[in-house]
Amino acid sequence: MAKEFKAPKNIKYVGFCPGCGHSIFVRLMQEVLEEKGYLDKNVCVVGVGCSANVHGDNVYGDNKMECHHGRPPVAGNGMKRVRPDVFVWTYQGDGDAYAIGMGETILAAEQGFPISVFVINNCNYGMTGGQMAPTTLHGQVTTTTTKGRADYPINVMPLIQSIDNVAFAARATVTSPAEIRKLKKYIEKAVDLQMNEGKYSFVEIVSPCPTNWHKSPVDSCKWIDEEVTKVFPLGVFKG
Ligand SMILES: Cc1ncc(C[n+]2csc(CCOP(=O)(O)OP(=O)(O)O)c2C)c(N)n1
Ligand code: SF4
Ligand SMILES: [Mg+2]
Repeated sequence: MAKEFKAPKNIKYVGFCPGCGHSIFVRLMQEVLEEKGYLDKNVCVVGVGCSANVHGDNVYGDNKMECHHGRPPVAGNGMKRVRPDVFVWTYQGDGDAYAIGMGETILAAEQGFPISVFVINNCNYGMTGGQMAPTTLHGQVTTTTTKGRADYPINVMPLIQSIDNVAFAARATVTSPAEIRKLKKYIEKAVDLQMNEGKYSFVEIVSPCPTNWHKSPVDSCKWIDEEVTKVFPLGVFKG
């Protein structure tokens, strides 16, 4: 029997550009929180970047905490210590988590903070106009690499995967219904590991930024499938 489509409750307009991967992640997280009964028992710890668009929108039961750039894992750890009954998760960009916040990203994994980290990797600094990020591909044109990036991106997954305190590490994308379903499973797993076992999880989402990539939403997904995933392979790396 065909599955009946239902929009998650309480989701209204969220201010992302058309075709942006952030919006798919936001919707999926809202679905998981609703389905698992954590809508009013979670704290979304937001980094600085396009993830901050969720402020003021009626998602996640409105339980959001803004942080200094790159600091959500440590701020989230503090929140979890005072409210261990609540699902605490970070919502960050690749610039937030792997540039200014790289220290906190690795610290949280190494210490096994009982939180769940979600990083939207769109290979640039989306919010500030498409500058080079640590994840920008070799040859990728950005506003600060106008002739194409001369050096090479970093892939944090092998390091995260190698850390004993990491219970689950995975990378997904949002370019097709099949990939979106996988991402939903990863989110569910991270929720369960934190709330049932007090464990740290890391999920990276390779995500289109059509506005700064100067591609249509369809071409952005094609570029991810054909090029970006060669550099940032998808799948479960731990757990
Ligand atoms: C301390 C500090 N330095 C720099 C900035 C400017 N800034 C705001 S968002 C951002 C990058 C966001 O990129 P990313 O984390 O990849 O998120 P995206 O918008 O791409 O999702 C930067 C550098 C800032 N807000 N605070
Ligand atoms: S600038 Fe990029 S990441 Fe930010 S909302 Fe627009 S498409 Fe999404
Ligand atoms: Mg980014």
